Amino acid sequence: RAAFTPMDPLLLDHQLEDDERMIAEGARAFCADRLQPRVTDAFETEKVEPEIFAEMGEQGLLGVTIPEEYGGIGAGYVSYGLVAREVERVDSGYRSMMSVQSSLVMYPIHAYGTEEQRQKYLPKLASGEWIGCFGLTEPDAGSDPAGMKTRATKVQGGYVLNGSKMWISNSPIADVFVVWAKSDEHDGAIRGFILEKGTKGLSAPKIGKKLSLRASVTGEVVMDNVEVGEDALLPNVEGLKGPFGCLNRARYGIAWGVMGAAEDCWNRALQYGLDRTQFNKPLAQTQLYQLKLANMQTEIALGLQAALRVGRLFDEGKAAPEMISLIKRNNCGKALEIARHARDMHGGNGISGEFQVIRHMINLETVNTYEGTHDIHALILGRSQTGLQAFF
Ligand code: TGC
Ligand code: FAD
Repeated sequence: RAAFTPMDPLLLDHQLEDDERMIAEGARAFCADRLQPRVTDAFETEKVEPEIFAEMGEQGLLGVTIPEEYGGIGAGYVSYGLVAREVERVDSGYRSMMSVQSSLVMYPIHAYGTEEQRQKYLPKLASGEWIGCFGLTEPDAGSDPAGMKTRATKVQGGYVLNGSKMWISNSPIADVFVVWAKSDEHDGAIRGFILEKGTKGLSAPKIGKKLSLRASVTGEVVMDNVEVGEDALLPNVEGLKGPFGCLNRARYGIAWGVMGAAEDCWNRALQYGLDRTQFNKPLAQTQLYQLKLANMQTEIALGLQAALRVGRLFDEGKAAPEMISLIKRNNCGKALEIARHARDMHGGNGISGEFQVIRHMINLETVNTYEGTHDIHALILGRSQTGLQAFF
């Protein structure tokens, strides 16, 4: 009989390369030592902690896939996913801070920017000295970013941007803003621009009263006649494939990340069931409790295998966007379900922040919505099978 490892049922660990395992172990220790002790308070009090970026940068968690010459560690997409899993094991908000910086700010500057833009921005974003945000969503354009109203108008020596972005992670504390706008110079095509904090007409008010993802700050980006030079344009991409190229990476990371949150819920529910006695036996000795644990174990093992598979394909240049939709959608849905069960399995204690699981549950509501909602990814997959467009 071959050995069975219940907490790593399909031996994910054996499928990793040594350098990937080392990066994951380093990230795990960092998250346990530096992030876990502060998360309960940060979530309760909605505390913004910009210094976390510098701490993550020091650990090499920002821009994992960006080459070393620009401050990254030049690792592959499996390593990036493993980092997301470790950070989100603590909190989806912290993973959000990391993945926006890495996939939505550093990636487009590296992939679509000039050499000058790379040299200027990437090392400081990798170290966490500068914080980045990514503005695609608008008050009237969420699932349908093609409906954006933000405009870039060509003027002598540069552009003037007008419009507003909504629900933008990190924006109130950002130094660097990657924003997407329809450009009159390019026949209304969507183009990316890099804006800097302090530019006249640019502001980023915080969105208050958020009951989810409270450890990560979210805001608007308001552009009121923001004048920038020609060097603010990301020259090497045009159209929606620009922002979608970034989203592919962030969505892929989320598929790993939410499995980390789900694992934390699973581990906590297991321990709680072993520790708590009702009707003269541990909760973990009841059939219903074990059924829920078995479901968690199964969905997490399958979700991680799927994420690993897409990660390997990413590194081979074969990860199609639909594969990413499949794992982002399914892993988010399963993680949310697992967190809800873990909350229930903790009984009354499950609603206390001290037991952590309700925080994951509330956070995962956001993660199920951002980067393409659960249903939008179903429509992407539906279109791939039928060839029929069901969005409009
Ligand atoms: P559609 O006609 O499908 O495509 C337009 C152009 O884009 C190309 N494309 C892609 N390219 C690369 N990767 C992808 N995944 C791509 N998907 C589409 C496509 O080939 C086409 O190119 P071209 O050259 O032919 O013009 O576009 P559509 O307008 O019909 O869009 C359909 C839909 C609904 C799938 C899409 O708009 C969508 O995915 N909506 C969801 C929006 C979304 O995900 N927003 C995320 C905002 S950022 C965020 O949430 C960050 S949270 C981060 C955090 O805190 O962690
Ligand atoms: P809508 O598009 O209005 O959707 C509302 C509902 O309608 C959903 O259930 C959706 O599935 C459904 N729906 C929409 N269209 C269809 C259709 N055709 N058929 C069937 N159902 C449909 N955006 C950024 O650009 N950058 C960020 O950093 C960022 N960070 C975020 C952080 C947080 C905390 C949150 C909550 C959001 C963030 N977002 C960010 C925005 C996020 O990507 C959007 O909220 C998301 O894409 C959904 O858009 P919406 O909120 O406008 O919802």
